[in-house]
Amino acid sequence: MEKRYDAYTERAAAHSEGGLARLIIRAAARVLEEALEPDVAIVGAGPAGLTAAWLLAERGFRVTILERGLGVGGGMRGGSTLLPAGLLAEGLGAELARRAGVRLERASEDLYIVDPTELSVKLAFKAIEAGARVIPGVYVEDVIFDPGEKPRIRGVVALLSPIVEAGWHVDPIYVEAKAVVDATGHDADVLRIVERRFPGLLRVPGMSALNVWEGERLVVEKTGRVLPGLYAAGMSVAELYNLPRMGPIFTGMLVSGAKAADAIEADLRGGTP
Ligand code: 48F
Repeated sequence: MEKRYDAYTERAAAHSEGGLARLIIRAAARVLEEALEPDVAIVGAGPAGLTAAWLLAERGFRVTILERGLGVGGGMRGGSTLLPAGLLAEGLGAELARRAGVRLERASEDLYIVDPTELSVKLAFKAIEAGARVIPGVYVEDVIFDPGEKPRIRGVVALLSPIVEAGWHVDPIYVEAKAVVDATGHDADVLRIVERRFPGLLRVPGMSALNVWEGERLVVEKTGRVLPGLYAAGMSVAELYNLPRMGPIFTGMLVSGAKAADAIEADLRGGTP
């Protein structure tokens, strides 16, 4: 076989399989030690979470995305009912996509067609390149709550997704953060956890019927801080405020992620809890 196709080198082969496992475990321990105590914990690697992660990491915050699945892009990966095309309108959403190197195909004056897979992986690329860490296969199932004088969300509680799927009662791990973002899309999991844990503190009525442009406008307008330490971005905002759904147009998701990043930056730099 030609040398350049050789996946074997004697020096690499000097490591036994046990030695390889040790390298992985030590590296993972280093990564997790850092990732489990970020400035910002973002739950969900959909378009809103990835955009928020990218912009916060770029501004110097330590960001961890906890994603229950194996991939990135969330529901956006499925495009329009699994057809490989989505829409982006002119404005900040398109500008961010351009900055991420996404190809925009003009569909009309103010509207572009995008490849949802391309948009997903390029947003993830920008987030990771800026220093955010994506931890896959992690299911957020509770919040850490500080009742103190100024009650606030102080982090989240997570289990490996296969443990949740198996229905095993295994104890979870803690992720402490200065800010937590619910970017779990329609699940609105973090918000619903808070609703269950603290009756009366907030209500998550679910989204309303489809109205594309009202949905796009309102989801951004309502994005921001929900409680001290807790923010919502993307479709979880629509679930929280009963806003119209909008289908495979992704501008609002990117812009909502950007607005959440701005709100968190302002609060963390300004010392708001
Ligand atoms: O659903 P998702 O893409 O949310 P989004 O960023 O964007 C919504 C659009 O994709 C689309 C739309 C636009 O018109 O309608 O639906 O608001 O991504 C949410 C991510 O969160 C993960 C989930 O696997 C997905 O990748 N997720 C959900 N619940 C949890 C979670 C959880 N409890 N723990 C960890 N990850």
